[in-house]
Amino acid sequence: MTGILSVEEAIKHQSKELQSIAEKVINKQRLTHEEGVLLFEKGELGFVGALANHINTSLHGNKVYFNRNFHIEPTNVCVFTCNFCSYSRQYKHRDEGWELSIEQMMDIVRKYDGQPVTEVHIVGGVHPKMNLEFFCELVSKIKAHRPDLHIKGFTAVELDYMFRKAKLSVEEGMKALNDAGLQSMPGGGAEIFHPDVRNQICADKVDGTGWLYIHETAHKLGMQSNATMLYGHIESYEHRVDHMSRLRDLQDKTGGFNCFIPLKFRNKDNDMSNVPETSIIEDMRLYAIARIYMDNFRNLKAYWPMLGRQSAQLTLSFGVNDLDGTIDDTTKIYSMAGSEEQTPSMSTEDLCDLITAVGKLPVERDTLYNEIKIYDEAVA
Ligand code: V47
Ligand code: SF4
Repeated sequence: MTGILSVEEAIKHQSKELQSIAEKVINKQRLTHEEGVLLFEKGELGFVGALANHINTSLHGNKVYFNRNFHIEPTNVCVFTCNFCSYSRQYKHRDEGWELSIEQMMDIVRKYDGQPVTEVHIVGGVHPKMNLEFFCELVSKIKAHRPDLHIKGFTAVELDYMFRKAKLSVEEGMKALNDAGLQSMPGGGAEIFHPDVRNQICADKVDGTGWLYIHETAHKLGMQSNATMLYGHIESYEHRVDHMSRLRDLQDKTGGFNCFIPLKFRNKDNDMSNVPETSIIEDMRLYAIARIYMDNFRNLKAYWPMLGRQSAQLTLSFGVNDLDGTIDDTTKIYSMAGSEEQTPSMSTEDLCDLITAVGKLPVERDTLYNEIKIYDEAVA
């Protein structure tokens, strides 16, 4: 097992203000914005880790979830110019990137025929010629080919562009995709909502209010979605807490978020390469504080292709209960931005070993967190 302190031990030598936060956590009371910022400013790793672990264990025992999915990245050509992005290519340089046809994407889907994957995750750049009609056709072809596969696709950034181009309202556009077979949405494109940061790192794409509105609309149509936060660049602790508060408020309203996924900024080959990456200690503190602050999000996910598998494994002692997937992860977003995981792919056995090595119980889930299989013995 890990050497995580009990909450009682961790509280002992803390200041009065941190002790009062700990008492609130134990009594399941919500933290204020100021208390969230205080945790970032003053909460040592052992302290926030113990609180996060306490919450996580009371919600999930020692279970850690993963799913079996694969990614389709239709293109890396993008009309936007996010400074942190190492992955996109402008339309005028599209010969350096890729643009998949519907048939090429169906070939990827067919590659998994007969394999026990439960989800396809579709996310890419915002290509000016790949429109709503194109993606409705893709989604309906995937559904027709494999009705049991859950289709999770398109960030609010891609959707915002698609709907505006089609001259449809968010409601109309979401409904069209939902009718075609889209079942839920990933959490990308959230970055940092606060305009002071957003205008410096990704000024030209949908703003924070627009991102939240698209997710709210999807939730109202009965779809669920994820939420992310890109951290560890130029944002302050206040910006992080502001971001998490806006998500917490929307979750109070709709209950439609499945999980929260903090994404660590990686600095290779992008316009923010001068910004240093955060330390592992800061990463773990962030996961722990997210678990404490986001009291209405049941699931906190560490996306291992981005964090690297060892750091992802460490997060399991700091509030994280989900490692995403997968048997064959085909995403390029992080390998291009400098993640240790150049060709991210982990077998179910590897993933289970990683989870059991820290005394936790691997559980395969579907996209909506229904349990599929508990791996309480050697992996079959
Ligand atoms: O929005 C881009 C991030 C996101 C970098 O919902 C970067 O299950 C770090 O959201 N350093 C897209 N991050 C990916 C995403 C995602 C991934 C896995 C699972 C889910 C889910 C969602 O990737 C972007 C942006 O925040 N990103 N560049 C970078 N240099
Ligand atoms: Fe385009 Fe997404 Fe990269 Fe921004 S992060 S430039 S929207 S691919």
